[in-house]
Amino acid sequence: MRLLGCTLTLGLAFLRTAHAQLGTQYVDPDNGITFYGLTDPVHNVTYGYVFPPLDSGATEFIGEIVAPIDTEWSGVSPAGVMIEALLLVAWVNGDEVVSSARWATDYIQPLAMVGPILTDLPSTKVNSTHWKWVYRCENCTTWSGGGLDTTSFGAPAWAFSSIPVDDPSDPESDFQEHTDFGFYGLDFSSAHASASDYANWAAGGTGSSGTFTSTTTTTTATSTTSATSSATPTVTATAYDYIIVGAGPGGIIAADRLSEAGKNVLLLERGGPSTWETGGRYAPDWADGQPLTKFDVPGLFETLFTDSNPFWWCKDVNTFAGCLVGGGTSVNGALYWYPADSDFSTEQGWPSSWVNHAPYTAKLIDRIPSTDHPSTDGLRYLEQTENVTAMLLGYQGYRQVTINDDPDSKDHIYGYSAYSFIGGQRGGPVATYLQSANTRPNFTFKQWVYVLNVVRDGAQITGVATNDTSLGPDGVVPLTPNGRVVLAAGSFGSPRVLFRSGIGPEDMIEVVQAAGLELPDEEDWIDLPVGYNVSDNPSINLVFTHPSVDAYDNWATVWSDPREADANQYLANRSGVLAQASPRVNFWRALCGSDGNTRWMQGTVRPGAASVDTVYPYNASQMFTITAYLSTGLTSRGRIGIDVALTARALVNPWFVDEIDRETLLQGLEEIVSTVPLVNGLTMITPDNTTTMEDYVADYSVASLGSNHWVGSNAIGAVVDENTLVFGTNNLFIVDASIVPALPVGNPQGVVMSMAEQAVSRILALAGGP
Ligand code: 6FA
Ligand code: ABL
Repeated sequence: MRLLGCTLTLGLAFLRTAHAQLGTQYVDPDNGITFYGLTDPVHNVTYGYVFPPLDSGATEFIGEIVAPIDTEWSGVSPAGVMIEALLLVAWVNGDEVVSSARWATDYIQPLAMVGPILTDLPSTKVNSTHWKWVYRCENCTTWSGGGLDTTSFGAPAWAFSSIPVDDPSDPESDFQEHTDFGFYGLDFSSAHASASDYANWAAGGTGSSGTFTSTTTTTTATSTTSATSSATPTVTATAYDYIIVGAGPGGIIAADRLSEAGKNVLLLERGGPSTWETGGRYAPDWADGQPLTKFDVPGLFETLFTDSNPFWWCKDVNTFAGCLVGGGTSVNGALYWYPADSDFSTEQGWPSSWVNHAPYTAKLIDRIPSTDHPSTDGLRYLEQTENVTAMLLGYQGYRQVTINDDPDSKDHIYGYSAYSFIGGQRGGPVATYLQSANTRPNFTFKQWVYVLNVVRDGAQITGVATNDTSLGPDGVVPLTPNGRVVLAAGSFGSPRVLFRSGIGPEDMIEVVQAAGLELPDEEDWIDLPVGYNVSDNPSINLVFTHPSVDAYDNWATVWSDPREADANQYLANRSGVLAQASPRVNFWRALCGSDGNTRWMQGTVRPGAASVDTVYPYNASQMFTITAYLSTGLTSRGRIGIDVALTARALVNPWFVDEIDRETLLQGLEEIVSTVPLVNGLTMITPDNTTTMEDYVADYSVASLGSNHWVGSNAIGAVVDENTLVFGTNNLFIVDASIVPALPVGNPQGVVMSMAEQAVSRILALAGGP
């Protein structure tokens, strides 16, 4: 059992509550109980409470946890603390919910708690998609040394785990530390029912007499909630010209350009703050006192993959995807390539009207110029891998170039890695486009709002349905009469919103239907190949050592114990090693496949390694990695979709579906290593000389083959037209990586952002809009 080490992160989570969700009143349709709580947008677990009248003096409450079926266990702390406070946990055993009250004296395994009396209420159940625990908790608001104040505002906590408990049949089973947890604001003083309703529900009854003893306060300036005898609060909603779903690069650029054109724009992001400028505060101790977070400091990039509480990854997408302000651009390696002409060619699947990307790429470069020397002193640091790579590739006829000076030259070239960092910090769309949008009164940005589906009347979209009931009745935000919705929820997120809106292949809409979620009538379903035609670069890591290389402690100490001089230099003026993410060199090569098609290969070189597999001893302080990606020209395609828990995932993996892709990348790998013997001191340690390259590639773990570069799930020409309008709709657009029809030659964010500039100018030019 691991220690439940959340001392550090607890402080962080409390800071996040400043921007976090507020619990609201809702009625569970299953039992008619009016609860006060929220649905956590990441895991889709609902947590609710309702208390007896304030003046009753009772020490009990009714609560519920409603969780997607793949939630292994979930729990709550109504008081919002883990130590010496009531904790409740539940999970499923067969078709039953198992639960218990727990008590912890430290951040360790909580044990059974004496005192509370738990009674399951009749609506407790397990079905194919969810489990639901509805309980009465008596003797539950006071405990040794403390209690729950139900007269004021509080910050209850939830905990979630994707790891099963040790013995599901035993209510007192041990379990491992939660894989995620969070807090939200709840006005406990409002969360009280009338004596008669409470007594009815506590006895297992349903429905409501319609009288409430308490008033519900407003949660935002734009909503008003009635405090009368009605169980349904009245919320007035504001309508917008454009509602944009998702604040990744596509959504942010669309929001900036549409608001610049004077449109009334609402940008909705399911996640929370990232960089300091957006309200993020998750930072290493060594950066205390400076406006920096993990997302700001380029040198912390590798720690995104090793952190014990990576709250930034979307938990309902089964590959890396950023669910926070900036989306992927707040957590990516920031490698940034100006698009090559081939990236927007008709051969790649673009309509001919899109081929001239230059004006849009120029607009992008004007806002986000690339740099291949992000340290503010203009110097390059930790460049040993560049020297070694130059020797290795020099023998193969490569030449050195400044890569973004000539985006169309991508054969036998290498150069210093170029980035979207600005001033030695994460730049990208969050530091640029989002900031200019923020200055406009006609732009509204809301974090922590999860868009479930678009609301439509046949082909006409009338608004979006969200989890935030303060934005409109039932959480629906309406459009103005000619208004439009722009989906920018990413390659997995946008397809899921479409499926939930009755748009896509029938089998995916049926998954939504089976989950019991609301959908348009079947005759209004729109059949489109959403999720098909998806691609992602297959990539293979080679690991080497060279005596000149400084592996930089494999980036393992940069968060907690960085090299002091480097941290000080970075803090002084954003210069030095930490002003750059891990990559140091990139290279490209055109390869010829056995089918006669050209396929490009990209290489990314960085100090350190994610994993090593060798039978020989090696010097870890000298190791570095070359990742070889197969890019433009690859022919494999996969399919993405959703499973019964509505998790977005690959249904057919997109890598090496066509055997010629595998052969061609293997050819490229063989070539890369062909000159290793010529470079003095260079040793390949993975694969080592006990494994052939062919076997290495053949046995490479499928889970490691991907590159986080998913494109094509809503490909232009198949799902959207050349104005990025979803076929079969009047006013639904998509502006994110999902419409890019094929993989660009380099890491994709440059192409995604140039595409967004072009898409939004087409949307603005298209008649019929607001
Ligand atoms: N691309 C590069 O060019 N260079 C890199 O170095 C690079 N590195 C990485 C990387 O290291 C990682 C770990 C990942 C995941 C990606 C990398 N990429 C890199 C790829 C690049 O970041 C992506 O191609 C790019 O961000 C895609 O942009 P999109 O606009 O298509 O989509 P995002 O996923 O970025 O943003 C979607 C946003 O929508 C998120 O903020 C998400 O929280 C939000 N969202 C999703 N569903 C929503 C919903 N239902 N309601 C509200 N918001 C939602
Ligand atoms: C990208 O474009 C890829 O999507 C990332 O996977 C890659 O980062 C960055 N750029 C930088 O090249 C790698 C990390 O360097 C590895 O440590 C990590 O294991 C890997 O991402 C996970 O996919």
